[in-house]
Amino acid sequence: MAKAKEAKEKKSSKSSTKTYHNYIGGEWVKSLSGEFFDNVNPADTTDIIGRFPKSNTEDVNRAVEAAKNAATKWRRTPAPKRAELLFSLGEILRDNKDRFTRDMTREMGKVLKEAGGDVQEAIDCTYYTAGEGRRLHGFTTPAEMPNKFAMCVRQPVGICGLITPFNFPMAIPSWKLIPALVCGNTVVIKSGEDVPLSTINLVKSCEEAGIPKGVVNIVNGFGEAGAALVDHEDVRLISFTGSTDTGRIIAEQCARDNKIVSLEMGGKNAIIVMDDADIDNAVEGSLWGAFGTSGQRCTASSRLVVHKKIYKKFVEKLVEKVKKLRVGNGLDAKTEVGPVINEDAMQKILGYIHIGKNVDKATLACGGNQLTKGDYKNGYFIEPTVLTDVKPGMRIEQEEIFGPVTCVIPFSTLDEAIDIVNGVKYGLSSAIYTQDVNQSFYAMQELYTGICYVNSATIGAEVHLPFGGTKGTGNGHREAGTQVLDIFSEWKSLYIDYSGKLQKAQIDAVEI
Ligand code: UN1
Repeated sequence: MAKAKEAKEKKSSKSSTKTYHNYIGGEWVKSLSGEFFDNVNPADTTDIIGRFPKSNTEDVNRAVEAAKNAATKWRRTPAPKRAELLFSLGEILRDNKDRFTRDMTREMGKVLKEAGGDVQEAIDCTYYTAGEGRRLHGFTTPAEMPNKFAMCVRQPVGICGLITPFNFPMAIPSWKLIPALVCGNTVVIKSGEDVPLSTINLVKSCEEAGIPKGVVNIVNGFGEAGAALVDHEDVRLISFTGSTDTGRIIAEQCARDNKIVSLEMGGKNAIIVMDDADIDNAVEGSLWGAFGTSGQRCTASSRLVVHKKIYKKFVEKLVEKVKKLRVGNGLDAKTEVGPVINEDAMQKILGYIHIGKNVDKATLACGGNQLTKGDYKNGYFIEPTVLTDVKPGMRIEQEEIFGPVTCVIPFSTLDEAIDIVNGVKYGLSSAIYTQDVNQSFYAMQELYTGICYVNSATIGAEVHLPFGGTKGTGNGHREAGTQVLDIFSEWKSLYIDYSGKLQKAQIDAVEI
C-alpha cells in the first residue's frame, strides 16, 4: 500500500470527524474489517473530510451477493422504466451540483470551476445515457430461409465491478454506472481511495432516485477490495480506469476467469502547433490542456510539439503565462491550479522533473519546485513546470507524469510531428493547431489516437462521443457515446422459424 495512505490511516481521527459506510443491499453498513481511513484535503492535510471504511474481501462478497440477489428483477424491469429512475437521478445531481462540487474540490483538490464541470459531466452522462432506455437499438436482418425471421438484441452481462480513479471522482463513475444500469446490470463500485465522498454522493443520489436495493452497491477502500472484486467468480465484468500497471494485472486476472474487462489507462497526449497557427490561441489551449486539473487528466497535454519557425515565440508566450498561474487551494475562487492528489503523486512528479533536468538534460523554462511555505505548507503543491528543448525518446517525453508538467518539443515538418505524437506507447488524445484545412485533415487521418482535436487542446471530451484510446491506453473498448453499450451488454441473435417445418441453414436449397 502507498506510504502516504498508510500515514493517512495511522492518523487518529478526531471524534467530530464524520464517519461514512459502505452501501450494500440498500443499507449503509459498517465494514466487516472494522477499520477506517481518513480522507484528507490535498490542499490542506489538516482538513479531514471524513473517516471511510477500509473494506475487505468479506465486504466485497456481501456486496456481490446483494448485486446477485437484485439482478433478476432489475434485468426484467423494462429498460424505459429503468431509465425513468436514471432521469430522476440526473435531477438530483443537478439540484445538488453546488454541494457536490465543493465536496469534490475539498477531497480531490481541483478548482471549483473544474469540479463543477466534473459534476456536470456526470449530469450530462446521466441524461444522455438514460435516453438509451428508449433506444438500446438492436437490428433485424433478412434470414436466408423463407418464412424465417432474424434479429439481434442486447442483453445485460450480469454483475459489473466498477473500479474508479481519483481524477474525475463523479464523472468517471457515472460513465460506468449509468450505462451498466440502463443495460440492466447490477453493480458493485470500488471508489477511488482518495475521493470516496464524491462517489458516495453519487450512490446516495441513486438511493434517493429510488433505484432498487442491491442494484447499486459501493465498497470503499484500497487494493484488497479492488482485488476481491476482480477475483469474485460471480462478477462477470470489470470496468477499470487507472494506472497501466494495475490495469495489466486486472486484465490478466480477468483473462484467467473469462471475464469481460474494459480498461482506460494512461496517456501521453500531444498538441502539434504548426507555423501557421494562431499562436495566442495555441498558447491558451496548451495552458489549459497542460495545467487544468494540475495535469492530472489521462487526456492532459503533456507534450507540446511546436514548429521550429515559431518555437521561440511560442515558448516565450507560454512561459510568461505559466509563471502567472495562481496555484492554491481549489476552494479559493481565484485559484487556477490546485494541488496534486497525495504525497506519492507529488514525489513521482518531482522525480520526473528531476529526470527531465538531470538525466534527459532538457531545459527547465519555469517552475520545477514543490511549494512549501505559507498557505502551501500543509498541501501537495508543485509549481506549474515547462521543460523545453525536449527530444523524442527522452523519458519525460515518453512516460506519463500526471502532474503540472509539460514538455516542449521542436519539429520541422508535419510528418515529423506526427511521428513524434505517435511515437509513444499510449494513444488517448492528440491535437493540432493550424489554419490549413489540408494539414488538419491529414493530421486527423494519421494521428493514431482515440480522440483528436483541431484548434483545441487534448482535453474536454463530451459525453455523447466515444472516449478511449489506442495502444497502451486501453484494450479496444470505448466509454461514453452509445459505444459504451457494447461494454455493458452482450449481443443475442434470435431466429424465428415460422415455416412449420425443419429448414436447415446452409444446407437446404431454396427454390428461386
Ligand atoms: C480523464 O482524464 O481520465 O476529456 C477523463 C476530458 C474530460 C474527461 C477526462 N472530459 O478531459
